[in-house]
Amino acid sequence: MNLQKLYPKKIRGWGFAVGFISAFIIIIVALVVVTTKTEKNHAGRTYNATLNLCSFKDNKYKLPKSKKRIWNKLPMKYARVSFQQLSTEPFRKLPKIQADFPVRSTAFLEKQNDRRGKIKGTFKTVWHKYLDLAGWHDELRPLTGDADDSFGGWGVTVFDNLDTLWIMGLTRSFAWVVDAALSIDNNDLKTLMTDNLNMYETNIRFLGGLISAYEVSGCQNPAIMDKAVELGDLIYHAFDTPSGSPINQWDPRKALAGEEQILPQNQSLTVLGSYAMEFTRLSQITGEMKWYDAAQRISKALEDQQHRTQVPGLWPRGYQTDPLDLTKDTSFTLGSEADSAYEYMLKMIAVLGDIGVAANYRKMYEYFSETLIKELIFRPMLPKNNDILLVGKRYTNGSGLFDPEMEHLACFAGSMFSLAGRIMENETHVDIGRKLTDGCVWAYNSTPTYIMPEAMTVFPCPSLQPCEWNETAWRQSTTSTDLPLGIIEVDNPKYLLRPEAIESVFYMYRLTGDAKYQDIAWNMYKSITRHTLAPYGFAELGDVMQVPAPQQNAMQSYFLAGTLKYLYLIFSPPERISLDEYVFNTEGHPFRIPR
Ligand code: DMJ
Repeated sequence: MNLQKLYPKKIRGWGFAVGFISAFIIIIVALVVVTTKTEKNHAGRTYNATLNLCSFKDNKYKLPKSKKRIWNKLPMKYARVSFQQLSTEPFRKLPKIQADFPVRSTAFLEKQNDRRGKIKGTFKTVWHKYLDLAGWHDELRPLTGDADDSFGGWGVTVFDNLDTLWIMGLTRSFAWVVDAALSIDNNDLKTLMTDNLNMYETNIRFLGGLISAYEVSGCQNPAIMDKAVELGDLIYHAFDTPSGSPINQWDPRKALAGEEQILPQNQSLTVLGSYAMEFTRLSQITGEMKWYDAAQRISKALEDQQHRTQVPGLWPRGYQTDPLDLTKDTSFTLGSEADSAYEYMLKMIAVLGDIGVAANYRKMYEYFSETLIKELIFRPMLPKNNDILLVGKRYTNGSGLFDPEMEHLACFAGSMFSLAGRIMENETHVDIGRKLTDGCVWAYNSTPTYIMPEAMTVFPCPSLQPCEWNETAWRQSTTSTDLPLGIIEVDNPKYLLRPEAIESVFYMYRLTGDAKYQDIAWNMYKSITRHTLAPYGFAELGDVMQVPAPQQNAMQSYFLAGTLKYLYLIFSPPERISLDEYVFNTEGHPFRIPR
């Protein structure tokens, strides 16, 4: 319609002036209203950070235009012709996980808030040093203050800590860091500083970090999920193999050039079984089933072979990739190269909202947990006969040796058993989780630095029942003369700033409401920060049996994303990232439990 004909010139002139001024005023008012309540995001989309749009029933998220998804368009040599579908049953509410917390006194709350404030201050100090000195590189070296790019140079510390910023209430930092992070073009492989991307770490840290950032901030910012889809499309191509096993050390440039990559004959269990949470969540949010299908094919193989491995019920630390075979390897552990696969087979019950194949994950957990109790979990023989448990290893080659070597990585077992005990309504497993957690706390308190080493061998009782301390037998089992009573050997004396022990203390606090776990956590925090504090952050330790402990020039992103995050949550109100609302991925990223 031509406005010129509708009005005479003079009136038109005044009319335009009034109209223009009115429109200008309306726009200004609208902008004031909108910007006071919303954040701007990377794509210029505004979102109101107080609303919560995370719903699986009427999901608001819409996938980006296909032309932007270069990896999704890239042909796959072993493309699947059909994808398994998520169940459409109504989600089932899980049993209550967290304790009913008592009303706390003012003195209690003041002490709790003071401790939480100190932990938040520690995070902020390290975070700002990272941004100032190594911003957008992967990690900051704590002794020299320079950058390390061991994860490809895409800024793993940023992606690993988006949710940490939000959880700690640093929402303004969250807003601008998210926008900056989303401007990193992961499709522009010129910025990628490696031809050997570790897909396991890329999945749990980058993809897990993005999914969690999207969900903990109320599913308001679709640009975060767009980035998760972009990375998910890229990671999915590492599964383009005949058996569906991912290639863990993978070259995106070769993939983009259509070059086939070699799937190693053998890989570790973790790199096979630690995609289920992230891939399932991507499919739940986007409605695209390729990810769920890829993860489900692997979980199905784990389930089918679980009774045929060398220790029926458990999966070994290594597997043959093609054909996918878990029946040959002979070493069994909850530590390095196995941990998160077991963790995910339990947590998938929550990720799925306890519907569909959740029943299969329940069965897998029931089978492997009972076998763990029989074959790997042990009670240490100690002078005070502590009622605690640790996790050892078993080898089926030769004599079928049981090895009472406990790894720090295996300290996640306390959280797994206690969470499972609540989900399965089996308080025996909650109690086992408590004893496993107390076992790692004992290990922290057994060293001169009050920090547990990466690996230590401890004298076992003949069974899980109490046993009398036998110093002669212990002394005959060790060549050392200066180890704490009960410890046979410190196999690896390092401390790598790992979160697992504190993670389990967090679960025990939330599941029991017992404030003693806050004091335990506070002592662990003080020991860790006392010995690892470095000029530019916190440094790994070379030997926790020495005081002062020699520091090493490394600070992995999980120190902020896991260790400090769990510490912060132990001193937060229990409704802050409640275990009745969230389930954590193995890197400390909370995903919403569907309901
Ligand atoms: C983290 O990257 C994850 O927790 C992973 O599951 C194990 N290793 C580190 C923490 O120790």
